[in-house]
Amino acid sequence: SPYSNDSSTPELEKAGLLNKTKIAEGGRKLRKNWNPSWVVLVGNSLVFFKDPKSQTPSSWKPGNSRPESSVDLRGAVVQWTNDLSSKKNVFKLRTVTGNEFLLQSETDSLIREWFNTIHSVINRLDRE
Ligand code: I3P
Repeated sequence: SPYSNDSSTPELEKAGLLNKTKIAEGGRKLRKNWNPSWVVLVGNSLVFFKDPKSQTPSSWKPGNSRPESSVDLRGAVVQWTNDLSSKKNVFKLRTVTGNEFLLQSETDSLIREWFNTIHSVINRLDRE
């Protein structure tokens, strides 16, 4: 099961649909392109899937899907922002490699949960 926590299967911590845009790659600014993305937090990684319809929590298994991209959360920084978008409920995620993403949801409680969960994973990795 994707929820098992043995050594061979990373623990699935959270999965859901968020609006996402990448705004920088290796420190270089990119043009925004907001899209809904199926986001999966598993182990030390945030994994993005392009097609939300083909990905559900019950169908997702580590290794058998095709992620659009994946982010290593070790050393990453999350920060709420009002300045980088006209949308509400936006936070920025920056990786050690200088990739930057904005993540957004219209649902306040949902985006807060995502922020808090990612933040706690980053803090846990910082202490390792
Ligand atoms: C962008 C698009 C984005 C918007 C961005 C615009 O225009 O409207 O949704 O970001 O604003 O430039 P285009 O589609 O022509 O690229 P937000 O929705 O996050 O505000 P920005 O340039 O102020 O970032």
